[in-house]
Amino acid sequence: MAKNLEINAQPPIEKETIRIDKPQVVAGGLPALQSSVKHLMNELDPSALKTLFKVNQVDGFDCPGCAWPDPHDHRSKLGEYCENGAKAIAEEATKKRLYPNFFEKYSVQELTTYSDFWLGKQGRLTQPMFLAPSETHYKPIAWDAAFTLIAQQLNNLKSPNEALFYTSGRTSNEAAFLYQLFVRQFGTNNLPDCSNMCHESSGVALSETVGIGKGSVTLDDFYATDLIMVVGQNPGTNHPRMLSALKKATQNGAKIISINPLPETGLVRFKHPQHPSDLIGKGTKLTDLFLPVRINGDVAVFKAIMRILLDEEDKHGSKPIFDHDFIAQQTLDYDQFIADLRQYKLSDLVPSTGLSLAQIKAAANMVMTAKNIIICWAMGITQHKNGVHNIREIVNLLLLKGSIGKKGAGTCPVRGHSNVQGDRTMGIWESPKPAFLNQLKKVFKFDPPTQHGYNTVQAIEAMHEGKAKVFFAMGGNFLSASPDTEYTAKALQNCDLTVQISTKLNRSHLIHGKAALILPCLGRTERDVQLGGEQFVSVENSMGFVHKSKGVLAPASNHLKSEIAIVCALAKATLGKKSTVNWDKMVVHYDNIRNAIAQVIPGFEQYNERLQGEGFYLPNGARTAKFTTPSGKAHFTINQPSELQLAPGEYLMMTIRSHDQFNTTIYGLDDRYRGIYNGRRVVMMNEQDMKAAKLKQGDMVDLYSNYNNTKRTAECFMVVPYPIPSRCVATYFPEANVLVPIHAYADRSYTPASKSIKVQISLINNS
Ligand SMILES: Nc1nc2c(c(=O)[nH]1)N[C@H]1C(S)=C(S)[C@@H](COP(=O)(O)OP(=O)(O)OC[C@H]3O[C@@H](n4cnc5c(=O)[nH]c(N)nc54)[C@H](O)[C@@H]3O)O[C@H]1N2
Ligand SMILES: Nc1nc2c(c(=O)[nH]1)N[C@H]1C(S)=C(S)[C@@H](COP(=O)(O)OP(=O)(O)OC[C@H]3O[C@@H](n4cnc5c(=O)[nH]c(N)nc54)[C@H](O)[C@@H]3O)O[C@H]1N2
Ligand SMILES: [Mo]
Repeated sequence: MAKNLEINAQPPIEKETIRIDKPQVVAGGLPALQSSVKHLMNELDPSALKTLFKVNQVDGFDCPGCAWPDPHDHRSKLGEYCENGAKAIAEEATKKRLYPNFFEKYSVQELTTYSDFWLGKQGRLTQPMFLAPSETHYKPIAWDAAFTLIAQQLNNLKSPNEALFYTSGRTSNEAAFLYQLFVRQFGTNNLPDCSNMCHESSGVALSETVGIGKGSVTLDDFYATDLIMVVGQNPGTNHPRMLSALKKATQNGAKIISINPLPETGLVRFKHPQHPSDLIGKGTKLTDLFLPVRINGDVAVFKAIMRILLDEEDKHGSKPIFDHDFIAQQTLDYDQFIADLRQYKLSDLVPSTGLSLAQIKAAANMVMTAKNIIICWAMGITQHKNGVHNIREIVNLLLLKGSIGKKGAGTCPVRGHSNVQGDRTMGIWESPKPAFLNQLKKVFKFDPPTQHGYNTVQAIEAMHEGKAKVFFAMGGNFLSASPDTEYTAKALQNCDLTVQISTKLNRSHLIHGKAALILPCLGRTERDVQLGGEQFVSVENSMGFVHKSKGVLAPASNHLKSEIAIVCALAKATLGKKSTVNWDKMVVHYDNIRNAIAQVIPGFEQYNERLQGEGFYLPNGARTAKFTTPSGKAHFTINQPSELQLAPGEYLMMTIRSHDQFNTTIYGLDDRYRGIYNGRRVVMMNEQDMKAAKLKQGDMVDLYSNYNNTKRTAECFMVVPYPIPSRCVATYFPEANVLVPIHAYADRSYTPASKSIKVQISLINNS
């Protein structure tokens, strides 16, 4: 056993020389097209290029990138994809393969010394692999032996609650439904998922205020709105197809306000890379007003805007600014909300925003004159201690203006993984509602567990404390995606068994329990043939539209199984005769799974029939101003601006995505829009702050966080001057996750506060 050798839970420190250039001013255009072509040509067989024509087409497959919806009309004949969608496809449809001889060559310890970029570039996993206790190398294992082994471990646990079943957000509706059914028949609600680290704050805030944890708008609303606010989101990189919707919205007369500590390129100007006429010229201007808020200053910004609107109301009582009919008929707690708002003085709020009064007044003027407003947000809003309050404050503004439940207006939490919303709809949730469990009970005739399970943060703690012993992951990269990398590593290493269903190698295969399994599965782009013939699956996008997805490529290896086949085989092996489900029937033809879903989940009636065409929207009360809260009304809420106290020498750090990554999958080493090339260990800093701290571009520094007197260190980051508000800094996820304390999470939603971590910076003395 390689006991004395170092195991790297964190990505190792790069040797590359990082190059800094100017940030780009236009998103998309020719460079985006060139980048798509480069990634596709490097990874794909020429014969596989046809996949691109099938991306996001009615008879094709759903892009494995983000969850942004496809237009219902005029989809591009070339496939509805973007630069980063092309990279996601290239990553999955790569011609490179990882055969068992690779694992013979490299010990697990040795693999931990390679970067995440290198690990991912080794190609698709091709066979189930097993790492026996005390062994140094993974070895091939037959599928049946793998299922028997997992079943034995699960059945030997003292309680089903000692097992954890994680899900990442690429899993189809069908696989997710069967997975949660298996887990609940096994006897636990321990179903943490990536949503816990992502939009959980949105789910909590929206359910409570408007009765549904999903957004209310559709794409058509973008084309009929007066004002779009894009808050804490970087669509140019993470949802590039959203830029086409924003462009069309501006052509139809909408104005855009973006609220972000960084002047993200995609929000400034855009050229559609698939429209030849767009490739020349300056591109379309998107943002009308940019508010460079300081990190976590958003509640103060929204409060200041609303305070200005309230003052205007007071002045011009006869010409109200708020929608009083809507407020009277559809909402609760307006009076308390207004009474609270009156307590805030503009002069107290403005300093917490990092903005000038003039900037906030400009925003307030745009809000005042807009009849229909859409507010979009993502991780810059959810991943704070007060993430839930951020979203409740966004809802307050929409309610004041009656801007929800009608055309051209509403909430738009922009979801991350392509089917993360669908997975939750299918019951991947540690806190299921009784109505859902009752339906499972009725249809499948068993008693589902009612005690809530662990979310992601609680799951890590449970493994740490030895309360959970088997960790099973349906996709994802739990180690690197989770906060507090070293703490999470210890948690996983405490387990008796860790199992990963995966398409590509990642660090979660290398930081493992006493024994570990890798179960390789089919990806979205691949054909899925079962006894009943060629199958398709279905997914739900960010706007609640459910549609088919059917792969077109030959599978990366004959040994691969679909996620559905894996779940069914494991359920049979684990539950045996105890199960009331006919698992064989489910896997023969996926129509059978959809028939079961139709019986359990409201909105999926005649699921198979309704998938035949383009797809269908799920019911959404908030979309039509039917608020399904217990009171039947939308609720105003009272939220406090966050406390932004920093000690001398302290900075507030956000961990963000570069343009060349999908979460923990590193596509390349360039963040083209931000002008940072050939490396990822950078800390973006305000130039004045750099001067004050006697730092210059290119200096190498260590970063520390000190939470409850526990010091965490991330070593060797290069200082990059960047237009970011004073005392704010930015680093990339997952390199900086080691600094995110396990106990720093959003109140009530438990979403790790990955966007507001207090850090200190110290120059590395090279002498
Ligand atoms: N190509 C690509 N696409 C992706 C992903 C990917 O990694 N790569 N990931 C997918 C997933 S799972 C998700 S959840 C989404 C993530 O999509 P985003 O949420 O856009 O991703 P982040 O890079 O985390 O960016 C957060 C943005 O919020 C800003 N921000 C940070 N803190 C604050 C704050 O306090 N206030 C405000 N107003 N803004 C703030 C940052 O400057 C940044 O622009 O993208 C999805 N799509
Ligand atoms: N510091 C910090 N941490 C963060 C964030 C942040 O902004 N800052 N963002 C958080 C967010 S929003 C999210 S959603 C999480 C993401 O957390 P995860 O979803 O756990 O992570 P991913 O990197 O998306 O997972 C990538 C792996 O999924 C596997 N995979 C890809 N496609 C498939 C498939 O079709 N099936 C299966 N079974 N496996 C597949 C591949 O093996 C790949 O290595 O990270 C969170 N962590
Ligand atoms: Mo996400």
